[in-house]
Amino acid sequence: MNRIITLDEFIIKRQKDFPYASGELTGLLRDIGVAAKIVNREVNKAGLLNILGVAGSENASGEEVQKLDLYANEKLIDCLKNSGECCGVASEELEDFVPIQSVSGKTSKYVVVFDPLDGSSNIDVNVSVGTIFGIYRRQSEAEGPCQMDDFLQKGTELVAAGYVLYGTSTLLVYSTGRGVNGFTLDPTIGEFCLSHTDIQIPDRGNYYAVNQGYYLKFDVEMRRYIDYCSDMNLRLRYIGSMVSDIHRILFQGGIFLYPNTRKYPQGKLRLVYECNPLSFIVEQAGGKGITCQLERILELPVNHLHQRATIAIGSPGMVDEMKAFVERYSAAPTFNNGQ
Ligand code: AHM
Ligand code: MG
Repeated sequence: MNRIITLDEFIIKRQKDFPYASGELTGLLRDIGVAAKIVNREVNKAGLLNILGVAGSENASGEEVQKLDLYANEKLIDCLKNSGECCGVASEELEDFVPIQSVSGKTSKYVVVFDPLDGSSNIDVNVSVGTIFGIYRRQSEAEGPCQMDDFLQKGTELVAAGYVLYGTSTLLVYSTGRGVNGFTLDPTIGEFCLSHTDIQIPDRGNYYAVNQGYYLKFDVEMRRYIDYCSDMNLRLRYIGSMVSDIHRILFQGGIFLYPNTRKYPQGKLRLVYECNPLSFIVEQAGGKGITCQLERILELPVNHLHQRATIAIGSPGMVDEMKAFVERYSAAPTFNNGQ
């Protein structure tokens, strides 16, 4: 039997790769792992506890909030507050960031951003949802409380990022900038165990993920690319939970698209909580993440916490192909009278 390597063991081992590491990041990742187990427990028994459904409020982006989102949000904040390894958090569910007071006078140098439960429209129907997180080194003085600028850093500044997928099994995938590894929760021992080492995204795949229902609202170059995917007999898979769609693509190859629409001229997905952490993971696995206007996601300036971005992300060969389509069709002259 292969020896089991738990998440904690793996993280501690990896800390030794960084000779000057203080253990803070190690501790932070472990705390996120603990929060993930707590959220996982509630996601699994949500039906029993009657905590499914809409909580009756709207989040900072004006969307309906599900009860389980609030629960996941609270648990993550609680775990990070107790850990003492982080000086502030920003969540997709909250308007503003939350500074965290130092525990026993210890000054911590990291801030954490997260989407506590991505794909929340799936909760009521037992379809996969996930938690997405990113960790930045604070820019403000270590002595005082964290500042807004600590959270408005480009994705290139991420120290670590990851996601937890609450699916048929529960998986935690993360990277500290040295490859991507995945851990599956073994419910019998309550531990995340190393299950996917050095994940590499295929150069191409058979899947494309896009909300085809918005087809007519996409720009012409994006419609041409989607037509091409269909002509090539690629399989359309769209779960409606970005983290789940990206997970499939990470392992099997493909492309995920969320272009601008009339309703969301800047795109719908959040740069800080969704696009940057997932682009970090995908790039670390050898993939690419760009906007539908062809800028690298990780290099986008971040102006506010709930900024949105368009996104095309996944297998490098397919993102390059999408880019070529956009370049070709946006350069094409337009004629009157339908010529
Ligand atoms: P959420 O974080 O509020 O759940 O919203 C983000 C989700 C993504 O996970 C998903 O890809 C997208 O919104 C689905 O949007 P749409 O229903 O417009 O296709
Ligand atoms: Mg989300």
